[in-house]
Amino acid sequence: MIWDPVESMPPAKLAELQRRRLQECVDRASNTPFYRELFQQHGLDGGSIKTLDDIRRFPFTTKSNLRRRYPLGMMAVPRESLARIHGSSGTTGKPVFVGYTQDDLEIWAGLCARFLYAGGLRSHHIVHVAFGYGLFTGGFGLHYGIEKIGAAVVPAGSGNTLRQLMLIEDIKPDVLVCTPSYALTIAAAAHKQGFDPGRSSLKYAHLGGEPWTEDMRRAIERDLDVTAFNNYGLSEITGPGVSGECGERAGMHIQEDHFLVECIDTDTLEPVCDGDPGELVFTTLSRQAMPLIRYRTRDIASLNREQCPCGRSGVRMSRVLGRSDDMLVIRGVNVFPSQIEEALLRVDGSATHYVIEVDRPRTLDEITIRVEVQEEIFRGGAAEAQALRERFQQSVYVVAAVRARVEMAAEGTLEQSAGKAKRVLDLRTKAAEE
Ligand code: DLL
Repeated sequence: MIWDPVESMPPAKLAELQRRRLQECVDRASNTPFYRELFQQHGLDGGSIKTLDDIRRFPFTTKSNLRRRYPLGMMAVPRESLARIHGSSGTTGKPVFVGYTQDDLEIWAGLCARFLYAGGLRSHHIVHVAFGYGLFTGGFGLHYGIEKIGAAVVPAGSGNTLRQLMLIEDIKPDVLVCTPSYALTIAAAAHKQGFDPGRSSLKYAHLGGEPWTEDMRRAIERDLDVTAFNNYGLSEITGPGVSGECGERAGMHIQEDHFLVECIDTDTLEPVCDGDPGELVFTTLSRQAMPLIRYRTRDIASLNREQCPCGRSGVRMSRVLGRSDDMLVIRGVNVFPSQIEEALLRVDGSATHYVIEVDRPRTLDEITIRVEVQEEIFRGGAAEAQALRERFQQSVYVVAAVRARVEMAAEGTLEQSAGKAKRVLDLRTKAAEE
């Protein structure tokens, strides 16, 4: 069943709609000094778009382009036209802000409604939202999509798992919305409390915001007795609602009437063949407040253009297989190794070598940082070493907004490679590959 007939638009009609919207989007983007200058340099404007392939004549936009225009330099509309501002975590501790007009918000709610409906949500359902409500796009984005369908929302927010369980047991929602790792945490807590999955009111879970695996899907489905659906998005492009699974659960349909997708080889920057992994690049076709042209997501996935039995025509993307840069998503927070480095170096006594280890021993990501410290630290006694360790942990929390365990090692004892330093050991990806 399809929420919006546009979702099954024949490919030729869809391409024509995209081409027209792309022209308009380029013109709208020219309202920002950033794009105006860029387009002038390359002699481009909306008229340069004759066919969809002409998008490849345009330069890419990167996160650092956005960061340099902090706070609202990428807005293509006057301040008075903004209806909401969200943000994503960034490397400098300052977020990248994303603006929406009232029309943008309306479209966004519709996009979330589409994938929620594809995954079973109906107007008579009650939905428990355990995403954070705040600058993060997860809570509010899904919230308005649910309301658009006419279902009831329990805006539980994130954290306090036992309270979440109480709400689930007492209100008996039909649908759970959160990150996959938090669904596992709720499932594990439920199990511990003797919760009987057979008596769960939950039927569906809509999970996204971070990478997860089929193993995780199976565990969540088993422990909560739900059918779990994957959905994908990123704040810069709009938030959740960029793509989501249908009942087939064989890839996430990209909402192509609003987002033009390319999948590129990160070395040659040329398109990869369908089915091959590459970096996803999105152009926002309808956004007014913050149009983005060829935004490099750094997310690696593959595209599948085969017709889906569900009838939707939107190309399907695979799960996110990894990131082309070194950004780590830890418990939903974006963390760059460069932030960790900065945090460690802020503390007197640190040497320059460190290794970041990320693992998911149970349901939540854990981060351990091994850092080399100057020899004399160890001569100062246990209390001094402990105080230094705490200073490192605090600094990491201030700069990167994650709680990490810091272990200190004597200078020269951490393994070093002759070529590029291998700073990050992500044991989660290893487990996912096995
Ligand atoms: O996480 C938006 C969102 C919220 C999507 C809730 C779905 C549900 P950001 O905080 O900007 O926005 O983080 C975006 O998270 O570039 C991916 O690396 C990762 N990500 C998001 N969804 C998925 C997913 C939101 N389903 C970054 N699978 C993206 C894998 C995902 N990774």
